[in-house]
Amino acid sequence: IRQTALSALASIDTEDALQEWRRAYLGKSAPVMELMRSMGKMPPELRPLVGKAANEVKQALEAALEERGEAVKQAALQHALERDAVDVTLPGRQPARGGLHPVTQTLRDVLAIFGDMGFQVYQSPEVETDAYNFELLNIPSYHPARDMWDTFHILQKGVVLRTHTSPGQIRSMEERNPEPVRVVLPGMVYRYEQISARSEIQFNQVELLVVGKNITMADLKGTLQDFVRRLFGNNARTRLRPSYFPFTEPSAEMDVECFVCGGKGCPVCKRSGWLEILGCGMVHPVVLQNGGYDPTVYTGFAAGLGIERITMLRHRIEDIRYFWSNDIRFLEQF
Ligand code: FA5
Repeated sequence: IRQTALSALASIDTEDALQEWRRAYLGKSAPVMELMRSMGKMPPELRPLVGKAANEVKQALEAALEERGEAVKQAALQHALERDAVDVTLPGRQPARGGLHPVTQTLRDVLAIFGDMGFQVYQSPEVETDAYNFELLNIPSYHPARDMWDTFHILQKGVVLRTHTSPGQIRSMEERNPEPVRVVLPGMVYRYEQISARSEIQFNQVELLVVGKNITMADLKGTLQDFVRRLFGNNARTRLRPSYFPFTEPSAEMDVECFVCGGKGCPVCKRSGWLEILGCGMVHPVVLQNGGYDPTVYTGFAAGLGIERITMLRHRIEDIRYFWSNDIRFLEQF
């Protein structure tokens, strides 16, 4: 019995076959078990002998089963390890990485430049009251200059999506007075306008405001020219044109030579070779007063930069609509 069982066990190499073997050689109807059960019918003098022998066989088979079971388990583990082997020397897979939108990159560069010049970032709300967006900036409701900013109105009367970052001028002055002000105000602005290659209905502006004693137009011009050189390089050509804004006097606009066409003329610069990037001027006395500063003591300058336009110049992008189109082929270039 012992020999047949052990030789059958030796060739087993799976868990299932082991169970079968256990049933056959140690189960209820296994020969050794039958032998043990039949002992009652044996002559009494044989019983101790047969009993001892049967017990020894049973114990031997149990021990052998355990040993074989351990070996089968080890073999299965070894097999699994080999099959699922990991090559730790393979290079890892790179996860896809996003990047900053080109306008965000420009915005950060612009803020860094003004930060170097000593300007502090000031945030003001995107949803504004008519008072801050217009009235306090010297644009009463009957003023024809309101047409300069085609406005998105909120259902609530007297509330608008800000059409420019200039309301932040009033807010920062209210907060800072009577201290001097030197702030830079970034943010999204909204206009109910015809969309074209150079104009969007939603775009970013950065407002500058300096208020103090003896601030002059020379400070305005020097600051803006220095900014343009730091951003576009020393060879960038600019021009300051007289203009009109109700909240500055005198007012001007700054153009940069259009890099999109190299000054030859294209749809972005309306074929003029120059692209307007900002409006600016000396803060109007009424606005200074509305912000809590005595215009006989204080002066100031302000500017509003168009960040999409500046980004177009930097990268020679010929249509502003690419920025919101979310075309991955466009975005991946930056
Ligand atoms: C203003 O919004 C004034 N608040 C600027 C200002 C601030 C003047 C402080 C004086 C003192 P303007 O509407 O021109 O001005 O817009 C300023 C800049 O925003 C423009 O020079 C241009 O670069 C950009 N811009 C204007 N409209 C659009 C548009 N629809 N799409 C993209 N950029 C625009």
